Amino acid sequence: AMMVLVLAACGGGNDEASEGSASEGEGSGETKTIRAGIGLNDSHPQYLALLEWKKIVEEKTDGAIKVETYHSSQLGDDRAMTEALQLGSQEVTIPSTAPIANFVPEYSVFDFPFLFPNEQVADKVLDGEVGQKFLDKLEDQNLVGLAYWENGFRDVTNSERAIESASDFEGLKLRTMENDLHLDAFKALGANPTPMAFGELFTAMQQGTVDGQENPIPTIYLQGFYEVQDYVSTTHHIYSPFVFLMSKEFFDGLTEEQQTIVTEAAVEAGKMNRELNREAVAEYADELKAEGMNYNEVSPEARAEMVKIVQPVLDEYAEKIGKETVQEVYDAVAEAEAE
Ligand code: KDG
Repeated sequence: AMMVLVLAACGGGNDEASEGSASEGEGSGETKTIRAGIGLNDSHPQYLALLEWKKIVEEKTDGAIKVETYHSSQLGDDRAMTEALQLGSQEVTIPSTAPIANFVPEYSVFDFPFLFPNEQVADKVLDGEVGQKFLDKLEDQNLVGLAYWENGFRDVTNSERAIESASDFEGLKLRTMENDLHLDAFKALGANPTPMAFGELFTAMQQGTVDGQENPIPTIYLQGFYEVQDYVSTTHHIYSPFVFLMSKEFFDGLTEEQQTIVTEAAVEAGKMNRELNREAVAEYADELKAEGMNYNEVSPEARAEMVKIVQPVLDEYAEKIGKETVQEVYDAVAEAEAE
């Protein structure tokens, strides 16, 4: 009777699950709890897909794994949550690749401006051999990468002017993610960039600490950035992947069957994330206009000009990361494009 009481207390009263796994004689019948946190809010496709992942995992493990979800940086920003995974004090987070480069520098290659021409090519590269190779690099950092999800093509918003050509970046105080390549690329474009945690961004724009920021359209709309920003320009300068990360310590403690379940569920829910995101872009662009934002499409010529300006920065990072690694990614992009 004592045992039952203890289990009920630990498992949040999930008696059915405790009995179920106990009778299978696996994992001593204890319920494992996953705390999964993200920076975006609960209306974003990333969070809706995280709820889908939770549903699949809890169903398929018959409640032996329980998932608690947290949004809006409730557990910290991308970097802090990734560190918590390394320490084993949090189990799941889904950061952009940019902050991951602070742990595995090679990840910066996915944030090379204008690397991916469209989402389909990104899917092929990330879900293919090269993408897997990068996920494997996380193990040394006590992290397991289960799948790539999508943040999406990043566009610039600000309170000063429309970005129609590269020279419009001049002097703009732009918030960037915590990533040196982002910082250096925007410096090259003439902006005045400041790295900042996502959770502090809205207030920083509201108070004028920064003039602007860059994020995909779904984030700009769903986080209400139109309330504090006047211009949105479709620079599409970086395709930002998300990586579904799990604490290695926690992953290693799962049964093989559970490892398969959490991994397959991450791929499955990731499809939902990508679909919802892509459907949302056109609709939310219209919503931003309806909210009174000045919306401009950036021309291919202006983008080509930006490519030229950031190229020396990319060359420098290719040296740092390893030219072969970078070439491998470019080759995979070319191959996916040719298919
Ligand atoms: O949930 C993801 C966010 O924490 C973050 O990655 C969003 O793109 C982002 C940013 O600009 O910080």
